[in-house]
Amino acid sequence: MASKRGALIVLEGVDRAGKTTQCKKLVQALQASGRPAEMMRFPDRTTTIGQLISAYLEKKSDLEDHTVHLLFSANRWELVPLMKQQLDRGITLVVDRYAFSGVAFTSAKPGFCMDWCMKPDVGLPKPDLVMFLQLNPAEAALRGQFGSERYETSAFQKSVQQKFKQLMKDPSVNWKVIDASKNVDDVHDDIKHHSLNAISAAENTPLGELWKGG
Ligand code: ADP
Ligand code: FDM
Ligand code: MG
Repeated sequence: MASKRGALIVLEGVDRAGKTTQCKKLVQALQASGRPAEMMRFPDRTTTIGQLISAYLEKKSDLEDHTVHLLFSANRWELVPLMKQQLDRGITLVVDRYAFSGVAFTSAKPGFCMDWCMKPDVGLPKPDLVMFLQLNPAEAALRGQFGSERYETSAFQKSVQQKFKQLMKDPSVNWKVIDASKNVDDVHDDIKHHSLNAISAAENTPLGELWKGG
């Protein structure tokens, strides 16, 4: 009999909401309690495709908007065999951004509809849990200035936030909204609580396919 699979857990949210901080803390807490867990992040800038994306984000290169959207998606697909292998081995994956960022960021650009943006990611491993770290722009601003990467402006981020709101209406995805304005430890407690539930539930359910079948 196969052993129990790991859960696919995704953190999404606005810039400076605490995604990276919380992914690291969650992985540490899971490992410390004897649950195998690994962190992943998208874009994964270490692959050949990831390096193209990284140069684009750092404004060292320009790419046509459809092209870069498809590269972000390809960067997820190239990691799918590894993700499935780890989940099958019982490792829980904690992922910093996923296809939801892909859709929210590209569809915030003029001339892109959400439907087109979702298509390349249809059929990706479906997260067992997606936590959206909610933080208003005024509080995000207290955590520091925007960086110098592409997309790091308040007007664009506002538009991205609206797109995430739309995506969160989809009942086929297990969304939980997290109040990211609390201190790091309190946010972590909320995230851990939802994650432990998702890990238990995933043990008895096969991995799903994202945005497939309505
Ligand atoms: P993200 O990955 O969502 O952009 P980070 O985890 O990099 O966010 O955090 C952005 C900044 O805010 C960092 O300087 C981090 O130390 C700080 N930070 C993260 N979580 C909190 C929190 N709950 N309260 C205050 N500051 C935080
Ligand atoms: N981003 C991220 C996209 O535009 N599409 C995607 O599919 C993904 C995963 O890349 F501006 C954007 C979102 C953000 C940038 O920044 C990645 P971080 O700081 O590495 O999360
Ligand atoms: Mg981050």
